[in-house]
Amino acid sequence: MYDNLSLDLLPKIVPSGVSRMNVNKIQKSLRTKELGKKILFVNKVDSTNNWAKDLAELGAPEGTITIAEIQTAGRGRFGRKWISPKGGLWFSIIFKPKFRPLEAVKLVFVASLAVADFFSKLYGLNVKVKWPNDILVNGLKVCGILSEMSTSGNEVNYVVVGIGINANFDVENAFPEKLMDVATSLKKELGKKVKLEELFKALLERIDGLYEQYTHEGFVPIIEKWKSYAAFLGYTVQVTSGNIMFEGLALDVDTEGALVLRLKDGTIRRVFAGEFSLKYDTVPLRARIQ
Ligand code: BT5
Repeated sequence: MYDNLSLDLLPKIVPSGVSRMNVNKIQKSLRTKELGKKILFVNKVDSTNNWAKDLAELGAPEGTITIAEIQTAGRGRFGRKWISPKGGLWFSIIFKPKFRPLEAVKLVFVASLAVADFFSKLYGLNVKVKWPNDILVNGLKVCGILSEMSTSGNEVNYVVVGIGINANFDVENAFPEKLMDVATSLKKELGKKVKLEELFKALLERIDGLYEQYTHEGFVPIIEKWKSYAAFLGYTVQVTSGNIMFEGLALDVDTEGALVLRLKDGTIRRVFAGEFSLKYDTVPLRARIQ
């Protein structure tokens, strides 16, 4: 079905508008194995994840990317709103991995490691990751990742990994008051704008390389590198999962991608999905346990 459609003409998901990002140029110079075989850019879309999921349903191949200048209904996890003004980098990647669902959910770590590495090594920023999907610069959220999967039994049909980076906008103009203390942009932290096309291309190459590594060497090298950016390990954290709230020492993120907590009563609890907040006033575990 996909082969018979011109993607650029799909009316529901591709609004009209002149492309302002030169994706053809990016595509030509891209050094990737899987990602970016097809890059679709529009000025405005509801959500690049919605768009990518529609395309994946139509049979779009692995490595297809959707990217937009503005998202009118950008989404976070659990249906939360993701503010996506002009100047940000909002894109989604279609993966069709040969993994089982339990392996495929860990692609979120591949993406966040790529972003963290890039911000740290190329921009020299103080980068931390927050389990499971946030990238923080100087303690403030600069990037969020939303991974959505379609399965049939124990088979993965596709995974769409959406990456949102607050790049070149002024947070004062874009964010409501309540986000000012928790979120930031690259522009603010670097004191200048970044080159969006370069950032996009380099990230695709980095994610592609790590995806290949994950496929061939497994998850251990990925999670070990990811943990080198994890500031919360050794701290008391609160995890809210559904209606349940746990508080405990964050001991590890294990090879399943689960957060391993030691609760107050000494029991060990593994948490697979949820939301946690750090208690910044606590003392690192390393300082407490001798
Ligand atoms: C996330 O959710 O952090 C995942 C965000 C993924 C966004 C990308 S953009 C491309 C693709 N297309 C989509 O529609 N989504 C993906 P979560 O952990 O649930 O965080 C959401 C919360 O972060 C919100 O409830 C706000 O408090 C806050 N927030 C909203 N917009 C933000 C922004 N631009 N920067 C930082 N924090 C934000």
